[in-house]
Amino acid sequence: MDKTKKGYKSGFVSIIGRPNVGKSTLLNNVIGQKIAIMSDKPQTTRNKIQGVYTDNESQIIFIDTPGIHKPKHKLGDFMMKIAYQTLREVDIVLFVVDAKEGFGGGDQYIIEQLESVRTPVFLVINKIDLIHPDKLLEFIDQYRTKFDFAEIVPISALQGNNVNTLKEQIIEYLTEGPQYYPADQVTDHPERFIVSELIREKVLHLTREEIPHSIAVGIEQMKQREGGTVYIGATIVVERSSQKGIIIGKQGAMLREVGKLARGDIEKLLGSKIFLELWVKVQKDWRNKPGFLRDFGFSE
Ligand code: GDP
Ligand code: MG
Ligand code: K
Repeated sequence: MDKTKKGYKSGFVSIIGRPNVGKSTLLNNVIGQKIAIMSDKPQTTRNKIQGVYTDNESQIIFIDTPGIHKPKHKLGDFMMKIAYQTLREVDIVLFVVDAKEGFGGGDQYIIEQLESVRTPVFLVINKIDLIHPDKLLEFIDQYRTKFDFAEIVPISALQGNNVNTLKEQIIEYLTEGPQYYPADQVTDHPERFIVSELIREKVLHLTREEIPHSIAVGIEQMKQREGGTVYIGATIVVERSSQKGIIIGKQGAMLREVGKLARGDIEKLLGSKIFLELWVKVQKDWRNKPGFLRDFGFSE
């Protein structure tokens, strides 16, 4: 790692926006690897996840903040705190919006929070693949009146359209700085956390509407066995026994499917064969128990 290269630029970028606008998809596209989990359910990303983009001239450290929204419970409070703290500490804020949705109350709330932040804010209009170009101009006009954005960049995070331009514009705004992370490191999250997020993603994906995002996944054990296989034991925590029933499924069919899909992704992540054992546990009202949040890595 060359920490002193002359002219090397680096900095921190926070990605914010309403749930489901495509923040994780954007991050994954820029980094070119699946680090932040993606789902069509809101608020799947609860922790601060860093993705690191590195080339010969620059390094961008992305922070995928939890969706900003009005907090409803303790976990919500925690998410908000992280979000605002992050906004002040970064060099650029990417405010991602959904081109299909238009300006909404949630955006107004976010913009109000941004007023007190000095950091340059880029308006990133995502999902342009879903709209007609004429609509895009209308959209830009609508947002331009609400806030003094440093840049306005339309993209499709899913298809990769204009993502490179966005990257170049970010680099323009960065100042000289060290290469904080080695070139081959894309995230500073412990593998355990990513593993738990991959399992959570499969549960949310397979159970669709029945299971709200009020589940957590704790990794009880993760260790390499003789022969190279990694043993992982994980507990899926739900709030009601009816949810436990859904996740286990008929004769365990659902849980087996979750395990099968998660195993595929985890093996890709770790580059080795894994043996995955899953349990489901009911823990009432876990989101309001500070001790529990700490156990699962949600605390500061
Ligand atoms: P987040 O909650 O803001 O992190 O949003 P996600 O990255 O999880 O994306 C939410 C949903 O929008 C997923 O189903 C994505 O596949 C989809 N999505 C994200 N970006 C795009 C895009 O550019 N075009 C389209 N059509 N869908 C997208
Ligand atoms: Mg996300
Ligand atoms: K999501």
